[in-house]
Amino acid sequence: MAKTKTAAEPAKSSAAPGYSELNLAGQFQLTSPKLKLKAPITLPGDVHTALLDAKEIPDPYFGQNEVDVMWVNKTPWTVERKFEASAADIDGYLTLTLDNVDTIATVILNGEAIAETQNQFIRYDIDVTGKVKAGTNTLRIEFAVTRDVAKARSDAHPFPIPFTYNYLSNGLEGVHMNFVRKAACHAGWDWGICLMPTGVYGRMVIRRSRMARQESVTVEQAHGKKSVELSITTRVFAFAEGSVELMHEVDGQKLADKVVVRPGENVFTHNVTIKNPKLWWPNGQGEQPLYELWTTLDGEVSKRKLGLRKLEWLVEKDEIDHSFKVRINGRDISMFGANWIPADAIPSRITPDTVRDLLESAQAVNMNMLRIWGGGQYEPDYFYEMCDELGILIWHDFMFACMSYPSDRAFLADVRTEITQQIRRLSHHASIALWCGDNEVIGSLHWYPETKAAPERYVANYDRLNSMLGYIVEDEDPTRRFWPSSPSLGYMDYSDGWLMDTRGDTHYWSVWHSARDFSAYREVNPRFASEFGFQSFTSMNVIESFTKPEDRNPTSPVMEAHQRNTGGNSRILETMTRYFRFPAGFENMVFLSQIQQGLAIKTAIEYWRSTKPRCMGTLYWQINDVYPVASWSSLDYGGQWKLLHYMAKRFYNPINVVAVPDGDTILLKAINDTAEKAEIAVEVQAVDANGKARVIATAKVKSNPDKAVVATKLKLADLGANEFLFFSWTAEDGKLLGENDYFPKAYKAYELGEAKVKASWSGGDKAPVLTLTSDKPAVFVTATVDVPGYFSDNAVTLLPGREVKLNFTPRKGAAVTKDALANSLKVGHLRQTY
Ligand code: BMA
Repeated sequence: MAKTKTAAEPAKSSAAPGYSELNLAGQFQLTSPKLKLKAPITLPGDVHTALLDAKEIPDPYFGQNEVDVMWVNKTPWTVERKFEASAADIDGYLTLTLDNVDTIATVILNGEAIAETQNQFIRYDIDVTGKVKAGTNTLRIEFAVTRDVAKARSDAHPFPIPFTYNYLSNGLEGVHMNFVRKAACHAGWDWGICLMPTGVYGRMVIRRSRMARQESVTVEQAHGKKSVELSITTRVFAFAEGSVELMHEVDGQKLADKVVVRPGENVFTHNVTIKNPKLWWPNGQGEQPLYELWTTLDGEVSKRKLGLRKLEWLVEKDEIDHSFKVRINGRDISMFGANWIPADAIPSRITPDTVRDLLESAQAVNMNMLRIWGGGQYEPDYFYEMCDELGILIWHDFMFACMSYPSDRAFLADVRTEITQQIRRLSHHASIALWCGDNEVIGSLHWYPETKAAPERYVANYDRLNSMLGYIVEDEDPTRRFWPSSPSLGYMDYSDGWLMDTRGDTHYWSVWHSARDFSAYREVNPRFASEFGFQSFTSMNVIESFTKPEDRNPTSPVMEAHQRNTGGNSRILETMTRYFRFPAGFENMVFLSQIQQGLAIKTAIEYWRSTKPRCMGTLYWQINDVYPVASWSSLDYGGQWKLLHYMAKRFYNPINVVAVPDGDTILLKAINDTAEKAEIAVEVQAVDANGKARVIATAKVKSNPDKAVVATKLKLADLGANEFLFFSWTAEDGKLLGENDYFPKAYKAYELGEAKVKASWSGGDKAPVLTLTSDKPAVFVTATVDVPGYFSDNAVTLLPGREVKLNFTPRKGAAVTKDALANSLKVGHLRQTY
């Protein structure tokens, strides 16, 4: 049926040929039936942004303003605009497409209610043929108060389904978010503000079609030795019977086809073979070549970019129990990454620039995977396009988290539409590696009094939803694995295997949530650690953005309001007393909290990588923040790198050497996560924290990507009381591959010298270089500047006579001058904190 020829003229229908769109985005009027308030609102956008712009509310992120603006989400809102349409605009079949309506709303066109929306994650395609007139039209959207609708549904439900405890911190009342399809974290979380935003995100267009419109284009890849077979499935919604021109173009090949459509959904599949394909690899393993696939249906054009890669997620019996790993193009690859939450609590601030900045910061620290967490949202198309481009694989949860959900038919039907649409929208992306049913919902079956009192009921309830999700993946995207939940031990295993580490994925929270010692990370040996984290305060310049000077105290009401994990600030401070001399002053305390956070996650990831190939993935909680807050993030709200993010670049170093204590011995293990074998030379020094260094070991190691190896062993007793290990490793050509250190005792036990660290700039504005030297050993030496950007390294250990050069890379296209850098440069280190 497929034939290669230039696009022929499509069969005539009464409607004007081709396809066109009338974009309805722009300025609307915001009103409320409950208030005398009128304000302009830009859509796509959200109500909080409009009220902020109209100075009707204070900045919700400042101080304790969250409480003062809570009325906004307890108010019904209406948005309305007039728009002009020409005769040509309406000459055909018309579809009003709204990508994301948040959330419960009535859509009214020229006074007629044309749709009821109730799912933020569903694209609504509303047939408005004959309802748009040439001339002036009025589009009006009336939003209900989502929390009230949720409550009513919960009250009406035949049995109680509790909502997550994460809603009850900071004196909030909580929202029955499990009864509405809206980002669960919109009602707050243990790192998130409760705004419950209202708005419309994504496209708002009237699509004019001659006879049919594109619904989706999905692509399955079948990899042969020297070719890839693409199976392109196009779903077309037709308003009438007839034939339309459907054409795909990829890799210089055109498949033009005249297809016959019948009213409703039509499905067409075309196959094309790409010979000698340029394969797509995750970050750090190769390039990310992308092939453009253009699809034209009667003049309606859509484009997708395809990365050709053979993706397998292996869950196989092995000598330990069952593996849990990713294989790309036949290569087993360790996943280095973190968990992603929505880029901002105010939806209008989630933009391509904001998202690219965060994703580039992930790529810059050797990450090759992010997990889109189940309490957030399915992200906009550009997010996945950027991940394809940057080589960032995606573990994609479906949007369910930490609580049970209804499983009545109406709910399941709505969710079926949601999941089906999302898979059809996203499955062509090379970056998407796995579909996961939810975040911690299996775990939550063991948390609530209600669920513990009637486990059979809640397990059955869970299974109805979860198994439906699995079937939809099987039907819609059979080449990708469906994983029931995170964490999970495997299919239909609803047991509470929280600390099981022989199969499946693991969430390890005992160090933060149960205040265990950092060494506890070495007591578990996960196959794939998909969550674990440690908090810190956000950086000083971010704290200054939401506090007055008098608020800058860890137990001030404002600092406690910007801590959403009950007892979190105390946990940070208490932990300091276990490892460090207590810091002098607020700024040093903030700095030390980030050193501590980095050390915790370093301890976990270095050890789990050293167990390779047992552990084949580590995704720490969390990479970003939704607003300025104390949290587990490695990037401040706004994207600035915290110390953890700098340390991530090191512990995710493809060729790494780490110290693993083993009784009275310290093992130095080499881990190679490149594609090639490597021969490295390791040099180990014992360094007196206040004085001299001495080389105590050297080793040559053949390091293969398949498993970690012991490079050398050291006796603890060989180290002096005030000595720590500093080790570095080079490639065969002598190139420095990395350096690391290890303190066998808590830092507070060492007499650190009062090092004088010197800093000098060189290189032009285009490539500024900061050189650091020190007269004594100095640890966690950190340079900060007030220019958006990052250094090639930071939180480094300086030894006398061993200078360190840091390149500075601007972020967000910031203009950099050496003077601006020099004027705002601050250099701190551990000894300075007390
Ligand atoms: C896990 C995550 C999140 C939470 C984090 C920190 O539960 O799934 O729900 O924010 O721990 O508590």
